Formats: sequence, structure tokens, C-alpha cells
Amino acid sequence: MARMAEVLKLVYFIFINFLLLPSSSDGNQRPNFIVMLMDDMGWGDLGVFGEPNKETPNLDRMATDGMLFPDFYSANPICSPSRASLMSGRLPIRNGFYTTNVHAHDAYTPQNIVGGIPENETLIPELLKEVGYKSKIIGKWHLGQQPQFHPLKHGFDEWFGAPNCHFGPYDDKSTPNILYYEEFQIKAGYSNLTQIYIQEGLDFIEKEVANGNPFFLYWTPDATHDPLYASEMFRGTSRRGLYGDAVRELDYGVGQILQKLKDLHVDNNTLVFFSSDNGAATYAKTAGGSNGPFLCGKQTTYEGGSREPTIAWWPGRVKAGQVSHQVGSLMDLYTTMASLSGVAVPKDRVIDGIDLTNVLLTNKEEERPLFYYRGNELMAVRLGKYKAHLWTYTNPLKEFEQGIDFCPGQFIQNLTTHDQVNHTLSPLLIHLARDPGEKYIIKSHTVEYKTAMPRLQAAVAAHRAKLVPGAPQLNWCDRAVMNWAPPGCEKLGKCLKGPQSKPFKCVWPH
Ligand SMILES: *[C@@H]1O[C@H](CO)[C@@H](O)[C@H](O)[C@H]1NC(C)=O
Ligand SMILES: *[C@@H]1O[C@H](CO)[C@@H](O)[C@H](O)[C@H]1NC(C)=O
Ligand SMILES: *[C@@H]1O[C@H](CO)[C@@H](O)[C@H](O)[C@H]1NC(C)=O
Ligand SMILES: *[C@@H]1O[C@H](CO)[C@@H](O)[C@H](O)[C@H]1NC(C)=O
Ligand SMILES: CC(=O)N[C@H]1CO[C@H](CO)[C@@H](O)[C@@H]1O
Repeated sequence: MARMAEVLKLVYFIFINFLLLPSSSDGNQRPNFIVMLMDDMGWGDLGVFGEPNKETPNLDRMATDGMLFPDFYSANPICSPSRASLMSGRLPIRNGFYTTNVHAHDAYTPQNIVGGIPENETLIPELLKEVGYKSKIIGKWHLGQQPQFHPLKHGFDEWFGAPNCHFGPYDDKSTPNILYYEEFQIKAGYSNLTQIYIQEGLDFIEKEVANGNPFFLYWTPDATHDPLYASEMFRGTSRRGLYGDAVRELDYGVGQILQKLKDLHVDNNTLVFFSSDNGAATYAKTAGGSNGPFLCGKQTTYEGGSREPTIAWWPGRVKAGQVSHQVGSLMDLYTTMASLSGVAVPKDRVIDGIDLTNVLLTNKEEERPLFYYRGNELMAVRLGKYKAHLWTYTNPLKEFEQGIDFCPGQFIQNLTTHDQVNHTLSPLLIHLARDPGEKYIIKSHTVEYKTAMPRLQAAVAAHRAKLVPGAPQLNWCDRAVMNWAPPGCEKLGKCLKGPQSKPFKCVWPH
């Protein structure tokens, strides 16, 4: 029976592709987009970036067949602000994904967060919809817990996944469950969720190709975020333990999706980006990922916080085997997808993403400043090969003494400070090409410093002069907004009664 269905499916798709083939090879057709965004995966987790166990054959091949970006960043070293920036093309300080409760502290959208993505931010699926795209998000959203912030209210046609993180414990008493994680349980590191996310992705691609729609798939599984998980097929297969099992399963998923595009003959018309939302969670020690040669990890504005393992793949358009040292940002995907699909980005606001079309098609580089924010503070800036630290800060000493270490095995005098140190008057200068690990601070009396620093400071001044911070979305929490009675709970008979509304200022410990 199942075999029969498979055969019919195959016949159907051969037929459909026969019909579609002439238009698929027409270069003027709007390309499909797939953004594969991993969760807490580090720059150093891919074989192609030097991970010594070499367990990512599909990603390594994707890089060989496409363009590798060693100098690519997320807009923030933590999940929700990073994701909000990818979707809106704007820094968190503009789209509101930051807190003013504490100076320079990280904030995100836990289940009790009141705020979320503002109604007037125009997200990439909303832009693409104007020119006929169908969009689907599979996996983690993290742009707000309350229903008005959910993906279907912000341009996506379909959503399979959760509004939030999958860490519990969810007992339906102090913390209600997140619907999907109740249905698809993670038990002691075992879950079929990545397999389900892969299948959802393949089904969506098949459906939209059959319908002849240009599509945008935002594929964002979370198996590499604590609590880690992998399915039976992958458990125990990595030399690295459970984290490696999760990476191997995701790598397998990437291979499945790219193969599906080839089988449907839409590979030449589909731009696929692979990246991650922030640096690896170094505080998880050997249960987390690797940031390769970079300093510290997630939560920080050292390179390990936001350098991402990034690959672009577009057979026939992006030439195989290239490396681009373009200083790129996940926010650039917004502008690039808009440009390639022929839709204008909003003109009434600052868009921080730049158009990477020329980078992709001709491997040209464009100089641009990159701003590293932590919460409400601009901590560092990169321009060309130089980075200036305006502030240094890892995490509070008290927290560190309890064993939470964002920079395990790494201590750099004056740079990895537990106090927030303001270096704005004489920023700490690093040459990132000679010194990717940020080990050697260039002395302020040198000619090199005196030559490089004014350009970095001019970039900061220009940025600050135009900056109008958005209203902070991550200041207020309230247990009443938690997932007690999410949309659709009536149908499942799973609505819970939540507590009375009692807003309080969220506590952000670092
Ligand atoms: C959205 O509205 C808020 C509140 O009126 C305003 O501060 C912000 O600038 C607006 N954002 C955009 C992108 O128009
Ligand atoms: C995953 O799927 C397999 C095969 O269908 C099943 O045997 C197993 O119980 C599932 N595991 C979990 C954790 O749901
Ligand atoms: C895709 O592009 C490559 C390289 O230009 C070419 O060899 C191949 O035939 C193209 N495939 C299709 C299905 O158009
Ligand atoms: C950091 O130092 C600069 C230069 O002295 C100063 O203008 C700024 O107010 C300081 N920032 C804070 C938050 O103290
Ligand atoms: C530039 C800077 O902050 N330098 C400091 C580095 O750390 C030493 C030792 O604590 C201080 O003496 C320097 O002033």
C-alpha cells in the first residue's frame, strides 16, 4: 500500500516536472528561497570549517558546490533578537528586541514575555507575498509568545513548530506545555522531531513546486539547542556524543532537502542559505557546539557570539567552490531576497541588511560596518579586518563563580572582563584576519592603531547620529500570557486556566 503510494507520487512528480521544466530553466523566473537556520550551532561545527571529526558530509558538499562565508554574522549573540533581525532586516535596537531593564544585558522571548515583534515591522514573508510567494516556517519562531506575534499574523502562509524554546520542565501547573513539544516529546535525548521537520520541508517543497508557486521555506529546527535530541537512527552515531548526533541528523536533513530540489529540477532556481542564530553555547561545555578559533560564545560580543557557519548554494547561479570574505549579516538575507524577487524594501525606515546579490553572483565584496549589540548597548564595531571593542563584558562574576562560563578555557587580559568596562574613549583594537581569536590587543600608541581607529570611530559616530531606538519589547513579563490556552486548544480539549495578569519587570541575569 505504502509502496503503491510512493510510486504514484513519483509518477505524479515526473509529470509535474515535465510541465514545469521550460519555465524552471527560464532565468527570469523568481527564485525560490530556503533559509536553513540552526539553533546554537557554532561556526566550528562543520567539517568544512575544521571540525575534526568530519561528520557533516552534506554541508561540506553544499559548501563545495556553493559559496562559503567565513566572515558572516548574526545580528545578535542570542536567539530572539537574532531571529527578529533576520526577519525584519533591522538591528534589534531598531525593531525593539532588547531590554532597558539592565544595561547591556541579553534578553529574549521566554514563555512569559509580554512583548513581541511589533505590528509595523515588515517581515520578509510579508514582502515576498506581494510578488506571489508562498511561505512556510518549520521549527522555532521565537518572536513573541502571544498569538498576535505568531508567524501566521506576520506573513507566513504555513507554520509547523513552536512559538518558543523547547526547554521545560513543562508540568502544565507552574509552566504550561508548548503544544508541539507535548505531541512530539523529547525523552532523554530521543525525539523524532528533526525527522518530522525534514519531512514537513520536503512536503512543502513538493507541494509548491507542483502548484507552480515561488516559495520561501524558513527551516529552523532546534535539535542543537539544549535539551539536545536526535532520533533512534542517529543516536550514538557521532564521535562527539549527543550534540554530534543532533548535528549529524540536521546534516542529513540538509542533504535530503538539497536532493529534493535536484529531483524536482528546481535546484537552479532555488537559493539556499545555511546558517545559525548565534554562536555555540560555550557554557554547555562538551554538551554544546564549537566556535572554532573564536573567542567565547553565545550571549557575548566576542567573535564566538555571532560568527555563523554560513553557506550559500544556488547551482548554475552561485559558482561552485567559492569563498567570500564579505562581512555579512543574517539581516542581509532580507535585502537580498527582496532584491532577487524584485520587491522593494520599505523606504520609511532604516534597513540594516545590504543586498548580497553581487557578492553571490560575481564574488565582489562591499565594505560595510558591522555593529555588535548586547541589549541596549553598542559593544563593538567591525570594519574591514579591524574590530574595536567599545565595551568589554562576559558575565557577572557572581554567576561565573557559580559555574556559568561563557569563555571556558579562554582568558584574555582586559578583554574577557566580568565587569562591564567602558572603553569608548580608547577602544580596544583587534585585527581579525591575523588574530581571529582576539588574543592580541593592538596598543593604542602604535601607528596601526592611530590609522585604523578613526575609521572605526567614524562608523560608530555615523551609526549613532541616525539611530532612533525602537520601543523595547523585552522589558515586561507576565505569567498570564503563557501558553495556557493557545489558539486551537478548544479543538483538542487542552485549554488550561492561567493565573491573573500580574506584569513584572523581567529579570535578565547577564
Ligand atoms: C512602529 O510604531 C512605533 C510606535 O508608534 C514607532 O515608535 C516605530 O518607529 C514604528 N516603526 C516603524 C518601522 O515604522
Ligand atoms: C520515533 O519513531 C519511531 C518509528 O516510527 C518509533 O518507534 C519511536 O517510538 C519514535 N520515538 C519517539 C521518541 O517518539
Ligand atoms: C543547472 O545549471 C548547471 C550549470 O549551469 C547546468 O549544468 C545544468 O544543466 C542546469 N540544470 C537544469 C535542470 O537546468
Ligand atoms: C561610556 O563612555 C563614554 C565616553 O566617556 C560616555 O560618553 C558614555 O556615556 C559612557 N557610557 C555609559 C553607559 O556610561
Ligand atoms: C586598556 C586597558 O584597559 N588596560 C588595562 C589592562 O589591564 C591592566 C591590568 O589590570 C591595567 O593596568 C590596564 O590599565
